[in-house]
Amino acid sequence: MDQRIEIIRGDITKLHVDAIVNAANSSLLGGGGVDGAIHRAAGPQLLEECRTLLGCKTGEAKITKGYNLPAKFIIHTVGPIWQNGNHDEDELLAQCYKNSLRAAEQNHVESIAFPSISTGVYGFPIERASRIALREMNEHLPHAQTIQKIIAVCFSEHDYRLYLASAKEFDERKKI
Ligand code: AR6
Repeated sequence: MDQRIEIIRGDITKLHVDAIVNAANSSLLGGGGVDGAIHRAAGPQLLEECRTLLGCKTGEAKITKGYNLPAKFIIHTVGPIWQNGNHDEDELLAQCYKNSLRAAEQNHVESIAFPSISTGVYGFPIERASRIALREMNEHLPHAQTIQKIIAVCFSEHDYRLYLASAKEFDERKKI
């Protein structure tokens, strides 16, 4: 794993980073899970700005200000709803990471934190999602322009352990 990737357990709304990523839905008008937590912590001005964005397609990303959050920006991306794995879920999830990282670079972000996109309400199996997340972070960093730190934020101890196991697996595959 690239040394610039950190896996932590915690609440993404509390982090002092340049940008946090929101696992939103295509309306971009709020919801439950991490989306609800981000809107509550950022305050009502976030919803006002989101209304002007006219939604977001699955796999794409749109950026707003962070308002009352410690983070300067929020990058809203829409993960795929897990069906059975045969509906481009893997590719669409990878696109969420790629497009979020691209939006971050365009806004000169140096530090960015991701939640585990699609693995809550949207039902994407977390082990599989963690491999895709870590792969995309690792692939981005060698040609990063402004990003110096990527944090993968796990909300539960269970998710944290799974991410650590996927990171270890990633390192072991590299040794062969
Ligand atoms: N900090 C970090 N991670 C969190 C936090 C938090 N404060 N709260 C939850 N998580 P989910 P999805 C984790 O359901 O699956 C919303 O209603 C959570 O444990 O938030 O992409 C949207 O509006 C899980 O690991 O997002 C959409 O309708 C991860 O964040 C829909 O849910 C993602 O879970 C999107 O579903």
